Amino acid sequence: RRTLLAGTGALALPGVATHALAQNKAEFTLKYANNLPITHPMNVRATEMAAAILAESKGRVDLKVFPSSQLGTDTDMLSQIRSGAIDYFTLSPLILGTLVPSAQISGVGFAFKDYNQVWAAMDGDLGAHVRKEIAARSTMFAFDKIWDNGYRQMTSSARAITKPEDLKGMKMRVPPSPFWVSMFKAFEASPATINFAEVYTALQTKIVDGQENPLAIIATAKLFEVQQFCSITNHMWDGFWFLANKKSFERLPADLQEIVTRNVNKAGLNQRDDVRKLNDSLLGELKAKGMAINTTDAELFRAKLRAAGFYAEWHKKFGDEAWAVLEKYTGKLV
Ligand code: X2X
Repeated sequence: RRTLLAGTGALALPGVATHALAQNKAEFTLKYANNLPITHPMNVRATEMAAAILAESKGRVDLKVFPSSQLGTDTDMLSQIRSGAIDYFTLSPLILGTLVPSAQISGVGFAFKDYNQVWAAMDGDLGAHVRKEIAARSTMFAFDKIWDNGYRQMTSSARAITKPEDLKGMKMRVPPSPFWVSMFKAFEASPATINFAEVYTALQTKIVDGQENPLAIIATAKLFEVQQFCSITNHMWDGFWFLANKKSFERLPADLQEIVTRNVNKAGLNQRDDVRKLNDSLLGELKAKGMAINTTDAELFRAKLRAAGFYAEWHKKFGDEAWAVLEKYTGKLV
């Protein structure tokens, strides 16, 4: 009787597609949670991926997507996936740094000159190094193909950021990550760690003046409604490791593990294309929404980080070996 009621309830949910295959209770109902709006390519591709996994597994694996921090902030979701309360989660390598410090190495400021360098490193030895660390130091592992967030840009309600001095004393929201705090301290801003779930409100109520994110997020999360200035700084490339709880994954038989793995990596590659196109196409749209957009000279910002000892400090923290792997793809950074 209980099963019957649960089944009826699920079908009656407004707005939820009722796949013919999902009508019979799946053998494995799995939760994938993330912090981005449903309209962002991450969730568009994840939704498509969930349908493919359901079909290919002949209804045995029903992956439910929970966008927009519905299950909690990144900090909450990270503890949920560690305990197995959720099965999958996409997280910036830098926020993962609260648990696996070495994961933050892909976020080094102005490291990757272009996407060729990004994917060579992340699909190559740098990504392999980080995935090994994640698997060794946590109850999670990361799938091979990291998903894209993009090159990050700075926005503000206070003033246009054209040079590092404009950041001086500015209250900047950064994601919860030691690396991000360190970088914005090096810029002499006043960084405050706030989970993405609270960013819109924090900007609206002026708890902070500014934040930094790729254009695709500034657009889909409607940050342009609460930020006037957008400065193209490209100060950092950022991605999302697609994380799995190990025990949950190990419960799947090998054929289902293969279906999930292949589809996660495939969706990740498609999502990379989407995000890149979106980030490349949004300047006009954000201007039309009223944002004042300016370009910057990256060398000024990079010089500021160098002078503040930022590269030296993080080189020391990550160690010579890992730093050499990074520089194998980026060239000498200092
Ligand atoms: O929190 C952010 O700014 C975001 C959405 O870019 C990340 O997940 C790192």
